[in-house]
Amino acid sequence: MHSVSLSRSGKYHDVKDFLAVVVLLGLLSVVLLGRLIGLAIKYKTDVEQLLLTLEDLTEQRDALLCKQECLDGWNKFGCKCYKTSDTEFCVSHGADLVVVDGKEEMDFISGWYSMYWLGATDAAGEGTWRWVDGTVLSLDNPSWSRGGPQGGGGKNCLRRALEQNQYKWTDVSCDTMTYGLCEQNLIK
Ligand SMILES: [Ca+2]
Repeated sequence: MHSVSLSRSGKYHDVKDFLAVVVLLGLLSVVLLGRLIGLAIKYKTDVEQLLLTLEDLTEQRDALLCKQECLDGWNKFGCKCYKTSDTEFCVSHGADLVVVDGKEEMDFISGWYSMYWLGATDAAGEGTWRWVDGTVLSLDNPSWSRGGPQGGGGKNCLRRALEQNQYKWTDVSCDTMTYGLCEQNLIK
């Protein structure tokens, strides 16, 4: 009988120790979780601060780059330089055919009185017009001459055209001999 009593007492102490360990581990987990949450909040704040600094530095860099003068023979508008020339010349000067992405730019380039190329094509997929920067040129754009591209696999380049004394855009063969309007972004 004595040994049975001892055995029961031992089990009782085992259960108490086990519960104590469980409670201790639970408390430890809460403390660690709190610490982890604290670190996560601090890390997030640090990263957000770094991103804000980076954004500020990028803005300052862009403002400086934008102040640069254009090369001789190029015309400046905003942070870009423009010149009519052949496409190879454009590319060799870090430029490309113009992407017309706003009314102000549209008004500015209206000053050039010629039938130059613009930087859009549907060569990759008939009827899907994209500017050289990959953005879509809508078929509903009011600048299209005669209400839109005339279509055809032989007309995959965009050129200016006169319509009722107004310069508009039309699709023509890319083999037509003409200059393009080059655009060089000073910020890139
Ligand atoms: Ca076409």
